[in-house]
Amino acid sequence: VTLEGIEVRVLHLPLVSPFTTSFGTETVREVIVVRALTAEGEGWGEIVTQESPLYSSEYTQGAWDVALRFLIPALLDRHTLAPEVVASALEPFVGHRMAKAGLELAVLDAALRAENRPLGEYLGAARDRVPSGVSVGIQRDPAALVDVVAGYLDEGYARIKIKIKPGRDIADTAAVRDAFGDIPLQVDANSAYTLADADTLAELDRFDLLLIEQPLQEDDLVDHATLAARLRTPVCLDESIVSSKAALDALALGSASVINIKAGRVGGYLEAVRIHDLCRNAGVPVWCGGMLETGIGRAANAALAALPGFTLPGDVSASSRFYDRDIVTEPAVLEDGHVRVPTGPGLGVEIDPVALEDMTVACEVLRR
Ligand code: OSB
Ligand code: MG
Repeated sequence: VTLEGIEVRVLHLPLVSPFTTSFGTETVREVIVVRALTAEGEGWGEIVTQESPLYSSEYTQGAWDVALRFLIPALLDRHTLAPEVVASALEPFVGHRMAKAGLELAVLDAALRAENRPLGEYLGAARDRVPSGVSVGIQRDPAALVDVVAGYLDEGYARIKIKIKPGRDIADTAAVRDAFGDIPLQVDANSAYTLADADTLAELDRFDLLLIEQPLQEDDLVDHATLAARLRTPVCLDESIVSSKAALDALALGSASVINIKAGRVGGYLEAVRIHDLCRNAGVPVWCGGMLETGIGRAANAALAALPGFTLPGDVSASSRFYDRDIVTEPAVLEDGHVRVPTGPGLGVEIDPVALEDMTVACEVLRR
């Protein structure tokens, strides 16, 4: 595409209920929406950072600064820009993968819309809908957790993931197992443990979980391998897998037997596909993670999750799981436990300009 400018906005989307993980509680989703302005038309992307650097080192104001100061000017320096070269144009800048991913998605969406080509087809989607899992935050107590999970099961979600942290692990998991029996169930620790907690984590083995996600720190690949050898529950990595290189290293070390793929965390949907491909070649199951995406990222995640190696249900839930009001005209809905892969050009969703404006708290445009 011929890039003419890039607009970035900080949005505040109220959450339908607070979302609590081992690293904190969110009541409003603060996120950056990107609009690529090209001679061929516009394209949309989303930078999935959160307000504070608690899940990873990235955070919204940091992404905002690096995007406006370095990344967007580097892209605007190129007159024509294929989506496949965005990552290499941004490669000199270390890190900031979520910021890079959001910019790449906006350029990719613009290019695909101009070609009248759906994102799913471009990425290699093999299905027209994907099974929908839901990520359930830490609740007041295990009884409250059981009530919340019951609601999601009634809605038809195909898999439940509960967040855990030290002191809120065994009893919470036991409560959900006892209440609902043999449902597809997994847990996510968001790095809240150390190897010294291995005995506690081994107690989870009796619950026949699909997996335990990211028990240890982001850079603990060797400790994850040590832990994985002690657990019957499969270890899945989220935070640690920041690139296809990290995925290769983790598999070589035996740090994980399942990988959660999030396009933001790895620097974009194209790198996400590369991780999918290498895991598929290695016979390692992957699933699509989520970052409380708006309708933009949610549409892209549905397309990614439709690739053939995504053999476990992802955190690709209905928009209503997080939001009463989304910024797209047709937010993702749950149908028979599945979310549909959009079929329109590019992301296959249209922005609701009124909702976008209502939730915008900051806006900047850089032009060539
Ligand atoms: O660890 O998967 C995670 C949300 C924010 C940051 C990290 C994580 C999550 C989730 C939510 O679990 C997944 C979703 O968007 O549904
Ligand atoms: Mg996770």
